[in-house]
Amino acid sequence: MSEKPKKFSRRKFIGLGIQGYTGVQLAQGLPLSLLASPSCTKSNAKTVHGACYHDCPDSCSWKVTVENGEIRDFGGDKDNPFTAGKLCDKMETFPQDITFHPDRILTPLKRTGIKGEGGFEKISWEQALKEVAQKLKSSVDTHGGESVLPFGYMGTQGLIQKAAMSQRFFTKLGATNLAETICGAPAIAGNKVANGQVMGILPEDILHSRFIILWGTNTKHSNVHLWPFVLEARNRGAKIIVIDPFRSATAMEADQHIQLMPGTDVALALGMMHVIIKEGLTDDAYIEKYTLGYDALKVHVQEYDPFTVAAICGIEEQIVIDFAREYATAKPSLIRYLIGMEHNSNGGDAFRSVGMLPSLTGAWRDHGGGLMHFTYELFGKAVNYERLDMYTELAENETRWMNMVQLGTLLNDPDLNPQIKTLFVFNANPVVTIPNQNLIREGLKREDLLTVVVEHFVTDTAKYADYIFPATTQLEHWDVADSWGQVYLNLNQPAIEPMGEAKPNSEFFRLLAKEYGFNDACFDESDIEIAKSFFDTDHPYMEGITFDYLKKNGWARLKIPEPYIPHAAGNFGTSSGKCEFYSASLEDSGQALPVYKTVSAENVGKYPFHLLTVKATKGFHNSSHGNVKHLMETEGLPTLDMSSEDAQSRNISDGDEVIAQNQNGSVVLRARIKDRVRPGVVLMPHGYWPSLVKGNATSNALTNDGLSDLGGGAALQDCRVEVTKSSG
Ligand SMILES: Nc1nc2c(c(=O)[nH]1)N[C@H]1C(S)=C(S)[C@@H](COP(=O)(O)OP(=O)(O)OC[C@H]3O[C@@H](n4cnc5c(=O)[nH]c(N)nc54)[C@H](O)[C@@H]3O)O[C@H]1N2
Ligand SMILES: Nc1nc2c(c(=O)[nH]1)N[C@H]1C(S)=C(S)[C@@H](COP(=O)(O)OP(=O)(O)OC[C@H]3O[C@@H](n4cnc5c(=O)[nH]c(N)nc54)[C@H](O)[C@@H]3O)O[C@H]1N2
Ligand code: SF4
Ligand SMILES: [Mo]
Repeated sequence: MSEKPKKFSRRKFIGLGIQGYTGVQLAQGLPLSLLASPSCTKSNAKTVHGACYHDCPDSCSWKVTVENGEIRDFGGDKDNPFTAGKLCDKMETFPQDITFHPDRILTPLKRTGIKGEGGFEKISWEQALKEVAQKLKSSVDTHGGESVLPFGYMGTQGLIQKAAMSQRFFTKLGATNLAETICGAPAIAGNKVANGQVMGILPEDILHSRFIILWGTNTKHSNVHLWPFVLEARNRGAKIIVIDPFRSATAMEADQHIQLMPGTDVALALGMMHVIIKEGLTDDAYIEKYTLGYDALKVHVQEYDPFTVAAICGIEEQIVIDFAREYATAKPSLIRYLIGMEHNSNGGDAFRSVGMLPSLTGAWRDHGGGLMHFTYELFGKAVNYERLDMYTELAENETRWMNMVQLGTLLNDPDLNPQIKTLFVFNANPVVTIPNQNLIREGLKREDLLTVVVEHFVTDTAKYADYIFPATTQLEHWDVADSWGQVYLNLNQPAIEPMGEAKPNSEFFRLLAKEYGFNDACFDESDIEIAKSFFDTDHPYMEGITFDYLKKNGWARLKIPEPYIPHAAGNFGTSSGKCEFYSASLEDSGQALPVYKTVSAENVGKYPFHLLTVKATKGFHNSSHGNVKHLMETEGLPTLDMSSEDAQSRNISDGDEVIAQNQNGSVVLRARIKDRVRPGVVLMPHGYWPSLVKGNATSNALTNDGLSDLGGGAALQDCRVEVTKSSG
């Protein structure tokens, strides 16, 4: 049917790998021009198109100049209007930092020492696959397929390397399914209860907005390529308001920062509704035609008067009133949210209640007004994802689901039937990114657990592996990148041959399937074949966008008819087709209307501070890049933000070493007393590697694995700690 992947001779790719490896291992962070060897006489330079693999709304397009098999130049694609020629700071040096990192794993490894200590020896692919397949088979024969937990997440979000082949393997095996809830689940669930979908306006249309609320999103750091559009909108007259308990990089640049207490957004949204309704600032015609449950909402929000709401949120009553008025009267007025406030036990209702506001005021009618959330639903319509979902073709039975947020609890639960006996970790670093780090480590230490990790590095998770397999990076494999934050589709082509013995995730699972004895034709499908299958569609958004077009040009914007004003006339994705203020389907769980519930209210006496652990660094992407020397140097030691009032009460000064501690663990930090949080709140950045900081513990050593109200997400921010000055 289609092209097979290019086969490299083993000698050739080891040769190139080593050449590249030794060439740059002394030079992490140096510009590529300084790394290029001047010895090439005959130029065969070519440009290879690619795209960033990170779990990031921007999905940037890049170009790689390759000469004689080596990378000469790497950077954002200038022709793509969204990437606009610039990757984010951490990705500008991606080849040196990740692909050519001196610590990168280039052969399979087998554990030699105690789990967690990181002792490994090299082993051949052939032998490692044989041993893993044998052990897996014997375990599955005894305990059943559901004793296998595939813990694969968003280390790469490319359509092929994220899960195309692994999904087939684990479905065929009858493994437990992983509910991927740590990011986005409550945000999606909450918005969907009200609006039936998560797609709002297109990112570029923020230029038309004149009142922009960045609600719990740190755009300047976490959505870097939307930020210039926000600034341009301000140039054109927009006011920028940030709602965040943290004076984030974005809040610092806003025209107004509403610094509410964490987890109180539901109350603020309901309080705004109270004012808007009371003052007659509603769009009654819009409400009448395109919404459901207004009468119930009207009664419900009576109890959320500005005085009550101000007390809950810890802000002034007048701010609630003025903000509601301004929001309702400005035109076009836009709320931008992503996931920031979802990591609370009331996170789902926060997204839901905030997501109702545009229907109350009719903001959806205006070009540039309404809500801006995720864009992935547009790709869902346009791209053919059939080859990703092979469930009916391969599954013998439906198998159970387990929530990734509770990995620690699951690994340590003796009553699970069956218990988890084999854990595959790929595209993820759960010891750092999943709540309750110490409980996860306890589970990973189990001698009766087979842990197989596919990675670039011996991460804090991989240290517990029985086998580690070396994965390729985005410069070395094929992939197709859709997006959840913009509307460009990218084809990522390999720019260089794989380093050492690294292989794409897809190839790992292909080989393991063969070794295990799975002979279904789908395990023979190559990455290029899978890539081509995504373009097998006649949806109008994909007009002219073919595999060959992207092979030549790298990226294309979905052909979405403009102006795109999705809900000017209702057209919501709910079963009623309307924005549902009242949700009959949630009556049984007592959630027919969003209700403010207190968060983080336990153990207040023992642990007086509400701890936030957020993506506050520029240099790390979750835990990715957390082992890159120059980025670690730029970020410095992990900090704990405290208010001066709280610091004074504990005799803590700026720069002091402090310990944040609770029932789950303790973390060593450097106090930062810059009043970026309010009294009672402390905040530390997420992403540092435990093994690279003092105390071998990071943010998730303190977080709990409780769940959010909707979507089964992580209530990470429902967390309390005590803070003391370190004695040294
Ligand atoms: N306390 C706290 N915890 C959080 C958050 C928070 O704000 N606070 N944020 C949460 C959010 S939003 C998210 S999305 C999660 C992210 O959690 P994770 O998905 O675990 O993210 P990373 O830490 O980046 O780990 C990804 C790993 O995948 C590896 N990787 C990259 N590309 C490939 C590849 O092609 N193949 C293989 N095999 N591996 C690859 C990288 O080396 C890296 O170690 O963290 C969550 N955890
Ligand atoms: N530099 C960098 N960029 C990234 C990432 C990264 O790790 N580093 N990760 C990527 C990923 S995986 C994701 S999901 C996106 C997420 O991007 P965002 O949706 O912007 O989410 P976060 O950065 O987790 O949090 C945003 C803000 O929410 C605030 N917040 C916390 N609790 C509350 C609350 O109760 N109410 C309100 N109103 N605000 C609250 C935090 O203080 C923080 O400043 O970013 C992506 N971009
Ligand atoms: S991490 Fe995000 S902003 Fe940075 S290059 Fe990748 S997609 Fe672009
Ligand atoms: Mo995320």
